[in-house]
Amino acid sequence: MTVSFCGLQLAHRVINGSGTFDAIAARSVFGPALEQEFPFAAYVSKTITLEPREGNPPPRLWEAPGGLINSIGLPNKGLDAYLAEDLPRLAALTRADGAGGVADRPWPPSAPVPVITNVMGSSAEEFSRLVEACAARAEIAALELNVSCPNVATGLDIGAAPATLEDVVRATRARTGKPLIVKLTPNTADVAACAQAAEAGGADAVSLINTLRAMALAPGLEARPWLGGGTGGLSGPAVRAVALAQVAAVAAEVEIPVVGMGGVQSAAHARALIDVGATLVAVGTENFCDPLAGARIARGLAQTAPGSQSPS
Ligand code: FUM
Repeated sequence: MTVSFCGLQLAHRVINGSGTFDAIAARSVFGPALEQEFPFAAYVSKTITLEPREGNPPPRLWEAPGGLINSIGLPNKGLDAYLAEDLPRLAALTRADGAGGVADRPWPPSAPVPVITNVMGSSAEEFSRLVEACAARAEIAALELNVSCPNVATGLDIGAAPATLEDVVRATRARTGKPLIVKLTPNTADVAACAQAAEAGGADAVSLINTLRAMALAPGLEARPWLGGGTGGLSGPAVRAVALAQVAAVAAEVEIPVVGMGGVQSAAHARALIDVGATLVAVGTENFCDPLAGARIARGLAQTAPGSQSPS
């Protein structure tokens, strides 16, 4: 049974969270086996910006109880190099053609899977330039707007301000007919208002939650932040209950589909997000523990009935 999402026919409901699964590196580690059972029904790229970025100074990671704090800072080679170098490799890897999925393929899934390119700008103008360039590429099936990165100076300026968010989404909407997914921040008092703003601006879907802003102190007596960026974003099991509440709140207030994520480690966790209204579920931090988590969770999900989630 396939899943319809923003006009794409996907083999199942499980995708990856942006920046948590490097498909090009995974292909070189796992070889062709990766393509025989690609773990995700669509592949979400890491965040791409207009210009190359080095990312935040190290240290960039801190293991917290039940989770991970990252202060990565969106390192990437920039739009032009992504389109010239990485996108062709991703498209070949997953054989995505932008036509939208694998409707005629039997489960379990195999390539091709659609590529969703995640982009981040610091203004409507920057987002629009990114979206327009991606709109011209047939290998890209959909776009995800990262308006929720807590690790860069302007990361939350757009995503946590509903009126600004609506304007930015409206501006990018005008530049593409491809599906637009808006990735929302949990670092706001009213996530449903942000989701409604994205919908009003013309988003085809919203995804949530991105990481929760968090901090760790360096071991020792000095009260000095451990992370080079000062603060970071918390993900993993520690945020699962927050994600469930926010996905439920958003799904109740918007008509567009919701991609739920946050601490998903098992099919039961994925089922819980679907039960509160998510159409798709993204696996993030768990990919670092188990690179085949997406396939495991998709397989388990196919065997679980609605309402059969375990306590978080
Ligand atoms: O690279 C990063 O710091 C990613 C952050 C995010 O969007 O959550």
